[in-house]
Amino acid sequence: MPGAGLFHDERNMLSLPDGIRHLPAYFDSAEQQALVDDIRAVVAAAPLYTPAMPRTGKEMSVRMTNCGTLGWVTDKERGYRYQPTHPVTGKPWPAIPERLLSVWSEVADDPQEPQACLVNFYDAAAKMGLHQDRDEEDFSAPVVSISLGDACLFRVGGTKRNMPTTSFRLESGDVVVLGGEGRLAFHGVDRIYAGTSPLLNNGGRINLTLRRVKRPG
Ligand SMILES: O=C(O)CCC(=O)C(=O)O
Ligand SMILES: [Mn+2]
Repeated sequence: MPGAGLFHDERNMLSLPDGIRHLPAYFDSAEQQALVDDIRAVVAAAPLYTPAMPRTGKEMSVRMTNCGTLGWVTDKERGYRYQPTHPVTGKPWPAIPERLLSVWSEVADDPQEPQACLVNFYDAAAKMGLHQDRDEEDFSAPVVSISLGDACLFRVGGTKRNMPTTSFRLESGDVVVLGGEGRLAFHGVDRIYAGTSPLLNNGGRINLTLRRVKRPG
């Protein structure tokens, strides 16, 4: 049954909800290093900042920035949204690096380029609660997610919050695609496994999500 979330197949192997693809070790260590260099340049132009939840203003444990024509932001007053400028510097977001555009064209199965790339930085204590990515106008394109640095425990379920969930480890270099039936699947990050990757000098985890925001045309 689509979206119901079933988690073992006939060989009792873990299987993922429809539309969710986990591509382990998609990038080798040289490619991961090149991606980190790209992200360092993005962060130099658009510094990480601490987002706040709508209404309560409670700070998120993850720090964020973006690249692309639009970036995802949140604050107490105006809530979740996309905007063309950095909320602290007021400057336009830097362009999405070529290497990330290539990843999208390899795995997204969507003819258009992504408009946003949200950059999340998790320190050892950071996590992200179960949520859907639904601030985009267009759900026909997938969300493509790249993990770099320390491993995490990623949780994914169905299209309703109360559907069963399963969790698995994401390692540095892994890609996850949330598309089709899985585009609106609930997902989150339960914990970071500190010290599990040598990629980032000071540890932590970077997650990049490439997204289409506006409807085509
Ligand atoms: O860090 C991750 O793996 C997921 C991030 C995420 O779900 C988001 O930024 O919307
Ligand atoms: Mn998400």
